[in-house]
Amino acid sequence: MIKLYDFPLSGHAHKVRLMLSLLKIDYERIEVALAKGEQRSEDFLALNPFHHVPVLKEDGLVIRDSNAILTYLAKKFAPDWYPSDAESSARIQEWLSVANKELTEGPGTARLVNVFGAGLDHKAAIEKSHELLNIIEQHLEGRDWIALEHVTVADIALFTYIAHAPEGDVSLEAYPNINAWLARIESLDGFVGMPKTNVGLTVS
Ligand SMILES: N[C@@H](CCC(=O)N[C@@H](CS)C(=O)NCC(=O)O)C(=O)O
Repeated sequence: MIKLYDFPLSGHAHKVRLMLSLLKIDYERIEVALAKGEQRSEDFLALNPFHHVPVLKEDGLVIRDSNAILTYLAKKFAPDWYPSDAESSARIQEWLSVANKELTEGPGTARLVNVFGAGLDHKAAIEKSHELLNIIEQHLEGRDWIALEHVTVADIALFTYIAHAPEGDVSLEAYPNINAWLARIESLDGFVGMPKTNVGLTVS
């Protein structure tokens, strides 16, 4: 059975829980106590030397990084979520890269400051968030899904940190296309959300 090394309030980990749930795949959840520094234990570093959740383990196979895990799950269990033709693959990869950089540096960082007290530049993160959200808002004009004409891993990779952007004081009010897209994902069969957070949690 698949094991997922997880943390309930990690958006990166939530993306994987969401994908597993949408694909109706059973798995065992192993919570890594980030606040206690468990991600730096010898056992966990053997799974992921970058000391991050999520990590997926299936028999002897270990995969770290949320986007890599989404890719693995789609390729193995649901190829339509990441079609293999050249153009579709490139379209999806474009947005996985955005999920990794701009989304993390913008809404991900703004939330990290508010929810976990990270000593990062909140104002800059909010500015970057709105730059990104404006681009996505325009991109979604006349489109239902982010990369292709149907839902793909790109939608899941972007979902969590956009849906939870208000926790970092990044308002979504000015983005009707984004709100409609979020609602489209939330209405998928098997959707599970991430718990909303109170400010002031501490992660080492
Ligand atoms: N690129 C990684 C980033 C994962 C990541 O940043 N995880 C955070 C939680 S959201 C973490 O485990 N932080 C613990 C630490 O930095 O020690 C991914 O997409 O999985």
